[in-house]
Amino acid sequence: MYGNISIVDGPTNQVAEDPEKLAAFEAKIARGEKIEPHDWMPTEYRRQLIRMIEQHAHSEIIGALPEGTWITRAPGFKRKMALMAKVQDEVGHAQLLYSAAETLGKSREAMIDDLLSGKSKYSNVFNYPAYTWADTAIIAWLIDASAIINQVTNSKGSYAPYCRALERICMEESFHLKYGYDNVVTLATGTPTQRQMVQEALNRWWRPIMHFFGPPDKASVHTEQLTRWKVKMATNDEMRQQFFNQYVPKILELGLSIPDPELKKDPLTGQWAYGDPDWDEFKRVINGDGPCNAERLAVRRVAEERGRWVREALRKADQKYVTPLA
Ligand code: FAQ
Repeated sequence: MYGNISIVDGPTNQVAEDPEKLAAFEAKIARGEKIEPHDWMPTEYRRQLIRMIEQHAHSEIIGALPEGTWITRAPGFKRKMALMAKVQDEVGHAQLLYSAAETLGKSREAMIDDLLSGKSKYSNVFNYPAYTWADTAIIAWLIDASAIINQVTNSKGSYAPYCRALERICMEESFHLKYGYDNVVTLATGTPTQRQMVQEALNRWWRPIMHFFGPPDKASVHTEQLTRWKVKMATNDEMRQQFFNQYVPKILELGLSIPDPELKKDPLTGQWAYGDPDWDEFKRVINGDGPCNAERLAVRRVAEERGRWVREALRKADQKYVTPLA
């Protein structure tokens, strides 16, 4: 129970909805209208949105960590400033997203508790280490590119507060993408050692990036329901394919190779075909057994503990200065 809103935990819709209200809701979505927090919505729509937006918010704060560890080691003052600004933006995105999820009735404290207990997921990609500066370049270019594909698509979706947050986030992400591309180009057109460094980083991140878009459509649990309710505006495979079509040519143009022997372009359709990116690894990582899962959550637990006194002070200041309405 969050406030006076009951949220059903579990993978499937167990709630019998009023058929008239449900039909009116679905007709509204079919007409392309937006749903606002005060509008009637099915319990399962609310539950799914909380799950997805909350996971997205967690991904932004955990996602600040792999690049964040490079702030003190960035090559040069300008790159350090740019990286600091990017990492700060990612944390700001989490704030926007937690606020959007709160409109559905789950408190921020409950969301953070679910992240720290491991109940709530976050993006697979942030459970891998950034070994070198080139890893941060690949993250900022290709993971931000993947995030933009997902977020621009879903910003046309049905739940207004999430769409508004996504629109704003995408504007900032497009700067991140340019910053990342600039770093990759510098390395790819640099010394042989720099070229090797960026190629090795691409090799390390390629599979996690394939996983980023979610399991193949045939194995996706939520896509059917979420596309029907226009929460997801494209399927996982459609977004992954869009990434291939847009970014494979750009990567090859830089003289980098892609670690997939089955990668080839269909001359008739123009679509890139790719090999199986090891979905067992994906399952292990999203269920807690990736190279950095334990470390990422441990860092967040420390941050939560160290920030406790600030939250407590703010809460007390709030109580002291809020004048009663009488
Ligand atoms: N990682 O039925 P589906 C960023 C789970 S933001 C972990 O296909 P769905 C910015 C899924 O939750 C990155 N888990 O799921 C940045 C479900 O498990 P559950 C985050 C994943 O929801 C850049 C199960 O697998 N973006 O990068 C993943 O229909 C650089 C079955 O999957 C978002 O969160 C995954 N990749 O589709 C920051 C966008 N994929 O919950 C710093 C919003 C699937 O039943 C630096 N989310 N799972 O236990 C979405 O668009 C969707 O949730 C998908 C997955 C497309 C991720």
